[in-house]
Amino acid sequence: MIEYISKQKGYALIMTIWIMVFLTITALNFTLSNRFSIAMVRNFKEQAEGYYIAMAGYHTVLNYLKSDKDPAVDFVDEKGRFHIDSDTEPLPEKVKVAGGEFTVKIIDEEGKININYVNERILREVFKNMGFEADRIDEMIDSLKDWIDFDDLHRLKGAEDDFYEEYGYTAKNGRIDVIEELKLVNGFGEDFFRKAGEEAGMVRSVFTTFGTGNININTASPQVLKLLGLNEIDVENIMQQRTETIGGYRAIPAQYTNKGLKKTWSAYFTIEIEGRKRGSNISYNIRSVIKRVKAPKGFRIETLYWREYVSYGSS
Ligand SMILES: [Ca+2]
Ligand SMILES: [Ca+2]
Repeated sequence: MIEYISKQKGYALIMTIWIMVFLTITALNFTLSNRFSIAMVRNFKEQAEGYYIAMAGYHTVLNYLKSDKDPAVDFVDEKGRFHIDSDTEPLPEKVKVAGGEFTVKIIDEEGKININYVNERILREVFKNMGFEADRIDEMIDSLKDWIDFDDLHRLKGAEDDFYEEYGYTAKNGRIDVIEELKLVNGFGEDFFRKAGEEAGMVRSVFTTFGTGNININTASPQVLKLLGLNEIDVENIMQQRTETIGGYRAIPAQYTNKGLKKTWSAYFTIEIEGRKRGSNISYNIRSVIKRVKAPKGFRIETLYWREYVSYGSS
């Protein structure tokens, strides 16, 4: 009997322990999931705040571009800052706003070589300066032209549908939309992207698909100027015009128009914005390409490309 009671007590004890363990696990789970939801809500809140800060940054850039007092000239100064005229201060790279900050990048697409519209003579020079041999250049140029033109007729070293069939696609027969598309075109292999710069991303800083094909002499980078075939002295001369006091070329010396440098102002820009709530490790990013069009009163803006995304990492 005594033995029986103590056995029963033993069972009760074990049951009690099990119930306690069960309750502890449940409570712990509840706390953990609660913590997760709190973190999620906080992330969501910081993301939303980042979004509003990024949008504020984006509109700051649009207003800056629209406030241009000198439609005939836009230039990039020796520090790489984009100026709409020689009076207005360029936008700082980082702007503090209530509750956070945004970073601004204005990239002039018309300071680059337009792969759709550049003329063959200039393109040949560019590819030569990238280090390609004449045979390869013929292949690249003929294939690029075949890729863009509407017919299926091969140029001498070009490529049309029958060539691409083997890879499971056809020639586009239309203009290049994004520069990475060149990877699909015969003659433009990985080495093309390597030769344009240390990394593939550099291709985007040299070539563009936006604009009319004429390059702004006041915004083209030294790398672009060299690819166009300008020597060190020419590059130096051009860079010396880009001070706040001189404010870039207003008229282009004849020897440079021959290289495709035919504009002194720009209309197509990539805008990159990163908005961040103060102390947050979440940033909201906007990447957009816009066209700035002269209107009866100042300018209006057309959006050509828009992408927004969230990135994680400390500021
Ligand atoms: Ca201007
Ligand atoms: Ca074609």
